[in-house]
Amino acid sequence: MMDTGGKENADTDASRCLNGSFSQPHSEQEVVEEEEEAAMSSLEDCFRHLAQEARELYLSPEVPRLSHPPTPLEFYRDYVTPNRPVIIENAFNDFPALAKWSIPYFRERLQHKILTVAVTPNGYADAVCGDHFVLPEEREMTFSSFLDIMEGNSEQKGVYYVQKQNSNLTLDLKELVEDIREDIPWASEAFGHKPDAVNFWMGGREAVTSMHKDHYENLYCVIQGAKKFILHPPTDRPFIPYGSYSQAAYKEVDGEFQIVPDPEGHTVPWIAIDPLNPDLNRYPKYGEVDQIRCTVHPGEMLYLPSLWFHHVSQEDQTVAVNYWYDMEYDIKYNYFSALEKMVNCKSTIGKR
Ligand SMILES: O=C(O)CCC(=O)C(=O)O
Repeated sequence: MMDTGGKENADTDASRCLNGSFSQPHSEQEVVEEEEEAAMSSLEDCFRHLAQEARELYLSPEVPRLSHPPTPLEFYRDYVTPNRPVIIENAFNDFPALAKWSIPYFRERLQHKILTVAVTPNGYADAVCGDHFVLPEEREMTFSSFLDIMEGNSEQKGVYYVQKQNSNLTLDLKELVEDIREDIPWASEAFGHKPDAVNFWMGGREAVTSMHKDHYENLYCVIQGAKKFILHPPTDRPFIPYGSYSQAAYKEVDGEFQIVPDPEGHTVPWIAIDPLNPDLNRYPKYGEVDQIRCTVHPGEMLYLPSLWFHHVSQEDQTVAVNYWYDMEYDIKYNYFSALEKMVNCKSTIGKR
């Protein structure tokens, strides 16, 4: 390179002076702000690198499929340890539920059974509405009344969804346990323990579960209909906008749904974005990461690893059973919680 003796720099500096683009010496405050901005921007680059590298190293744009259940070793080695989802076909062919469960069967066996049903005006239970995080109205009704609503034989306002996640299948619907299994043997062997909960889900196409994550390893089995999942790996956390919302619950009064604030004034951190229709003007960072979408059909099981963000909707009337196995609080959890803290810290600094 030709030695210009610093002339280039001198010229450039001189022209800047002539153009008046040299500002007054920076105040201490300005220097701090510039340094903070530079640090924030390199942190953002690190977050981008994290999300991109996960996709390059071990994730794929589509959820892979297995035509048969894995052995416990394969499952643990190829999916649980790398925290990678998979759809498994023929994983529960032995469940009598696949052949038996239908509206007439439920009517015959469970017509007087009392069910807890989540009722909302728009199908969104446990979701953000305006400034609130709104829980559904929980209504008790007979299975038969719920089936009437599912079949459109009963004039009711709102969307009805059986989605109580307290192991409702083994606790409240014991009559149905003989139609499934209380665990998935190869998964229980891989995890070293039985599931914490076995949940029963039943609802129509308007019922939606808003984006969230759980500390469970989730084995999600579709019996009827189809479930549509929008997924993000935990490494996308910096791109998923959270807000703080005051808790409330829906209540139908004289045929109209009201949002009733929680009397104790709890606030809930929840994901602000609807991934079906993301508001990228408000949350532009969400547009930087690709969604991973999949549809799970009858007889198929989705392994949804712990800490993955998921939004769930359904085609037609859908019946499903899922198994929640508590996750290991290992280094994956440890790294994820450090990432959450970094993201929160960045947003606190960003608000200053
Ligand atoms: O099926 C659904 O609507 C939601 C399932 C879900 O969010 C879960 O199993 O964690």
